Amino acid sequence: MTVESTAARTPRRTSGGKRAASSKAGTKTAKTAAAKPAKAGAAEPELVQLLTPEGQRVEHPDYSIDLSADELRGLYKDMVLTRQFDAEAIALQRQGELGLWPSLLGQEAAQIGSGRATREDDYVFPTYREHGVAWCRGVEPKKLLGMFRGVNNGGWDPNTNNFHLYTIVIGSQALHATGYAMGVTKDGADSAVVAYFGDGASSQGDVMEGFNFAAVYNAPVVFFCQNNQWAISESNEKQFRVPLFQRAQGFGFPGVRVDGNDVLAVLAVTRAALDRARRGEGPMLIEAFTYRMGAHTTSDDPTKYRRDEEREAWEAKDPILRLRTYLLAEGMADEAFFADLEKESEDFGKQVREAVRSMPDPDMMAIFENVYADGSALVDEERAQFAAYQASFADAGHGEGK
Ligand SMILES: Cc1ncc(C[n+]2csc(CCOP(=O)(O)OP(=O)(O)O)c2C)c(N)n1
Ligand SMILES: [Mg+2]
Repeated sequence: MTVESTAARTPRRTSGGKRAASSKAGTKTAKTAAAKPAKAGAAEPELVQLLTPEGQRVEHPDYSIDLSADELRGLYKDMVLTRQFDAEAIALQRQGELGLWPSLLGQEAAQIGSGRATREDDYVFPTYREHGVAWCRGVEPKKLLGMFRGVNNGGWDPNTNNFHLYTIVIGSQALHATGYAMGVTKDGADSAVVAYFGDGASSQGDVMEGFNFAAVYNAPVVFFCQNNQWAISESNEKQFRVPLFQRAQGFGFPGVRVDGNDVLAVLAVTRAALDRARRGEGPMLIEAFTYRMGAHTTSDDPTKYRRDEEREAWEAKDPILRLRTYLLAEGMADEAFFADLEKESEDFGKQVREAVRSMPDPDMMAIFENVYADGSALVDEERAQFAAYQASFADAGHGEGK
């Protein structure tokens, strides 16, 4: 596969070239994309990039961004703390404290860039890997961990941070997001919706149905695909023949590929897509070209299906390193800033570990409480069966207090 990406070679332009203005990011981008369908084995299309893997700031004709030093340091900090959180979660799973963990390692820029582009009143529909987006939305990290520890029946109240529950059923959230976005239009609101999904999910019917409904109803939804090159052990090559972002053209809305390891480019492109949706110009597909540096989940061993060289090639495009290089080169951050952040990161890691270890076990009967608003005979029966099953341990002398 052509992982020797495009990121290092072609910093300047997306497929839309000069013709797709960021404020009207759209139709023209898609038209150009459709005019040159990629053949299997052909060179990868160009992507939007504003910060090269070497940490050099470059301009793009269609997407621009102007951030203060403070904002840039903020993005850096978000990515560092998110990576720390992820590393702690993997370690906690290895220690038996979590049942499972899907790592976001390598995808920090895709998630922080897009998450920071959202407005408070926007609504986000994640997969199960969007820990960085959850961070940007203000979801308490321990709630994510509680879900993977199996102690909070799914996590959090989606309406507190406009961040829907993690969705394990691949691609289904594309439909939820589209339906929600159609509702936003009916309400006459000017907020937008983001549906996150992966390269693998792009093969699900739900995602394509979501695309079509969104197009026909001109719904204010941004489809944000993190193409991390793998769907568990299936590479891009085994999944599709046409670059993902080009698929949007078939549904009648624009698509763009962005360097998913470039937080500035992701922020700029997602902002443009959200603005466009808010203006009533309909959906857009963003393909964030990135890489899953770790295993699919802690249950997976990627050495069984991919080569070390591939991972090493992507290490050179690390999203955090390139921003660090840029901040240092521009004098926007000094060693004291990085040392302070390291300390903050360590403290945060400690808090995460303590929070997980001190989580109380849930009441075993609570699982039956939130199934139906008005109850159900079947659930009542199951509750009774389970209560009897638990009581049987006490009868056998293995119950609590024995
Ligand atoms: C409907 C459905 N089919 C299959 C699965 C099993 N499954 C879990 S993750 C996954 C791969 C998803 O890959 P991708 O969409 O690229 O997301 P990534 O894990 O790479 O972030 C599959 C097939 C599932 N959870 N749901
Ligand atoms: Mg994937």
